[in-house]
Formats: sequence, structure tokens, C-alpha cells
Amino acid sequence: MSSPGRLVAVSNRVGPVRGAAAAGGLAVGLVDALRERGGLWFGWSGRTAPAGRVKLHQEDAEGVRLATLDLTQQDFDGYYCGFCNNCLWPLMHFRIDLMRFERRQLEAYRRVNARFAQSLARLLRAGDLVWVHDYHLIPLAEELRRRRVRQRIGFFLHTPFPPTEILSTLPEHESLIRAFFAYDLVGFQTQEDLVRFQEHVRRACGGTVRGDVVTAFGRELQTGAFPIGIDVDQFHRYAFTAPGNREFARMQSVLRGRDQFIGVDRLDYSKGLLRRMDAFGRYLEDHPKAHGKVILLQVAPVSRGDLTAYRSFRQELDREAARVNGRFASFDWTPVHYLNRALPRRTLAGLYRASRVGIVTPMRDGMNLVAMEYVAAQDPADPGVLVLSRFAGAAQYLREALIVNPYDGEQTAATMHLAREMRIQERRRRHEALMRRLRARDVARWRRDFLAALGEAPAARRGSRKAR
Ligand code: GDG
Repeated sequence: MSSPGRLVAVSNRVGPVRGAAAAGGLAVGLVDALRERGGLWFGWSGRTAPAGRVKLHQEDAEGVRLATLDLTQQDFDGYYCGFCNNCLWPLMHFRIDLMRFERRQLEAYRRVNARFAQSLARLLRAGDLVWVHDYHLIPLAEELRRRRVRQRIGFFLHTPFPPTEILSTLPEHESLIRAFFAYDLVGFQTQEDLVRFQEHVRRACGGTVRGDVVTAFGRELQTGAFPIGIDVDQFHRYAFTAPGNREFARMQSVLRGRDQFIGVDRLDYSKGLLRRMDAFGRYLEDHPKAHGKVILLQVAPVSRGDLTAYRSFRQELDREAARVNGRFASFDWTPVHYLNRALPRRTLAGLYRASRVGIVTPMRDGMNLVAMEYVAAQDPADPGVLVLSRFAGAAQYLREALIVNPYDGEQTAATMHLAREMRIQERRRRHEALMRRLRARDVARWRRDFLAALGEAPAARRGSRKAR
């Protein structure tokens, strides 16, 4: 193959490029590749502007071009708050009880994707490889193709993909699924997600599946599972160098020999926070000897705080944390330490390291990077134990974690106990194995595998789209 073209990454939120590793999120996975190939990163500017004053902003940062577009308030409401986060997010996490569908919002979703495509199409060059991220932008390739973009376009879904019975509850789901077929490659977090997508196409769209090639709507689509990972060594360094190191030492002196359980999650109903809090209460109930000796530190920065579902969830969680504290606290011991602030990434690394048990119990999660960060931040000589929900994509890979069903409060509570009591030899054995798994599937491999598969997506299939 000739020298690779530019990488063009597209995601709802863009950047930062400087200090990307410390910022976390998608930037960790993308920035190196964008720098290497001299890339472009396109997305929403994070700002709203009146209709006539919506602008495309462009700047260069460390060899990467950032191009971001404003949204009108109406589009922000309909697209981001509406269809993306009030409809698609709950749907993708199997929460159709929380799903709110409005045609007006679907229209805003389509409109924003069309606007993105219109601006992006003008910035593309021949040979560019376009990589679109997540549920906000499913129709983007269709809109780009409409504007005669012929470059290879890949899509990666960061959330789970729901079963066909759940997906079919979304009015107009056919058009959403059809939109996937304008890509050259569609990637999922796990084999299970991939199979659910293929099953849906077979059962609901009359399509066929041969290996990883899915055919429907008169087109062939390459699909695959590309589990995302983290930069293992870098995160480990965060925990063992300043300021992570300092936070670790500070936490240890605060704990004074108490054991800490840690949870770190965006404040989102998919993360299982309510049931986790309840299971922790149950653990304390069942183990009076643990009173005064164990703390649950829950870091839960507010996310999508403007949405009603999130506001009421936050209130419920506040009550649940207060209930556990009210029931068990003594004048010199508060069992639940609950923060709604985001902490610097290096501080988090130090806190993970200081915690005997990592509690990662989402009800449903695409992958879950916190589980991996917790493992990477441990001291190999005296590592903590990871308790992990079977419904996180990460459970498919991190087999040596203590796997729980978060719907089973008794089991979760019993596993908290097991984790805390685990002997050093077993902790070391599990940790070593988990580190091997983390290294085998780190973020660099995720990126390499996806981009290689996209680069190899058969040209003939793209050519056959001319008929559209
Ligand atoms: C989506 C999918 C998939 C959290 N609190 C703070 C903070 N964080 C960081 C964590 C971690 C990241 O945010 C969260 O990643 P997750 O993977 O756990 O979850 P989502 O945000 O829901 O991510 C998920 C992921 O995309 C990647 O594909 O795994 O399934 O839902 O890195 O450390 N970071 C800082 N302060 C905090 O307080 N700095």
C-alpha cells in the first residue's frame, strides 16, 4: 500500500490535543494517530450560537488540525439533549423505560449530521481515512456519500448494541440501521455487540451475514469487534509518579489502615450506582466487623445534568448515599464518601492505587475503562481486587476480576467481602493475569486494528455505491 493518507477523526466532542493523555476520554486513543499521520479532528465546538452566526472554527495544535462547528440552541436541544441522550443512549443501554422519542428531535439529529457532513466534506482530501465515533453520528456517512464523498469511512460504536427486540421499539429504527450501510467498516466493542447487530440485520432487515460481511439494503458492509483499551504503562506511571504518588500517600494517611473501596463513574443511570450503594449497605449489614474499617469512595462527576432523567437519578443517589451513611455512620466513621466533582486524572490514579477494592458494577456498559485504569494503577507487589459487572464489555476480557451480576445485591455484597479478604498470593496472581490482558489489548492495538481493517475495506464495495 502507498503511504497512508490523513486520518480524519469525527466525534461529537473534540480535543484536547495538548495534554490529551491527562484529559482522558477519546483523546487518549486518537491523538497519537492524528499526530503521526498529520490528521484532522472534526466535531461540535461545544458552543451554541444564533442561527445566522454559527461558525466553523479551525486551529492547529501540535500538527493536528481541529475543525469545530457551533450548533444553534434549537439543534443542541433536539440533537444532543434530545435524540442522542434522551433516546439513543437509553436505548443502547437497554433502558427503553427511559427512552423518549420525538420526531422533532430525530429531525434535529438528522439536520445536525447533515450540517456536519456539509462542513466536513469541504475539508476532506483524496486518500483521507475518515473515522467516525459513536451514536451521535450514525447518519454521518450517509450524508457524506450524498455529497459525493468517496473516501473510506469507518464507524466505531462506543456503547453496547442492543438486541433486536429492544432496538425495534425505536420508531423509524430502519432508517438508523440503513445508515450504517453507508460506512465501509462498522466496529463494536465486543463480539456480543457485533453478533446482536448482525442478528438484527438478518431478522429485521432481511439481510445476510457471511463471516464479518453483512449484506442488506443492496450493499455489503464489513463489520468487526475492536475492544477499546487504555495506555497501560502511562496510567501505571500516573499512579507512581507525582502528583498521583502524592495523592496516594495523602489518601493512605487519611485512611489510617482502613480499607477503601473505590467507584469512579460519570453520574449516569447505566453505571449501576444506586444498586452499588445498596449492595455496600448490605455488605455493612452482613459484616458488622467491617464497621469503622471500610470506606466506599464514590467519585461521580455530574454528566448531562440538564436532562430530567439525570437530575432525578442524582437526587435518588444522594438519598441512597445518605441512607447508608445515616444507618451506619458513627461519630468517627463515615462509610460513604461521595463526590460529584471531576478530579484530575493523575489524582484518580493515586486514589485507585490507595484502594483495596475497585467496584465497577454498571448495569450495562460498552466497555468500561475505569475497570482497566483501576488494574493498571495497582502496585504489583500488593495489588487490590477488581469487582466487575458481567454486563460491562470489559468483563468479556478481564476474566480474572471477580465477576458479579449487579442485579443480585446479595451476591455483590458477598463479593465485596471476598475481595476485601482475598489473600496476597491470589491477588497477585489475578493482577498479573489482568495486566497481561490489558497489555494485549491496549489502546494502541485498538486503533491499529481498526485503522488497518478500514484501510483494507474492499474498494469494490465502495464503488458499488455509485448507483445511489
Ligand atoms: C463510553 C462508554 C466505553 C471519570 N470520572 C473522572 C474521570 N473519569 C474518566 C475515567 C475514564 C472515563 O472517564 C470513563 O470511561 P468509561 O469507559 O468508564 O465510561 P464512559 O464515559 O461512559 O465512556 C464506555 C468508553 O466510552 C470508551 O469506548 O468504555 O462503555 O460508555 O477514563 O477515568 N476523569 C477525570 N476525572 C473524573 O472525575 N479526569
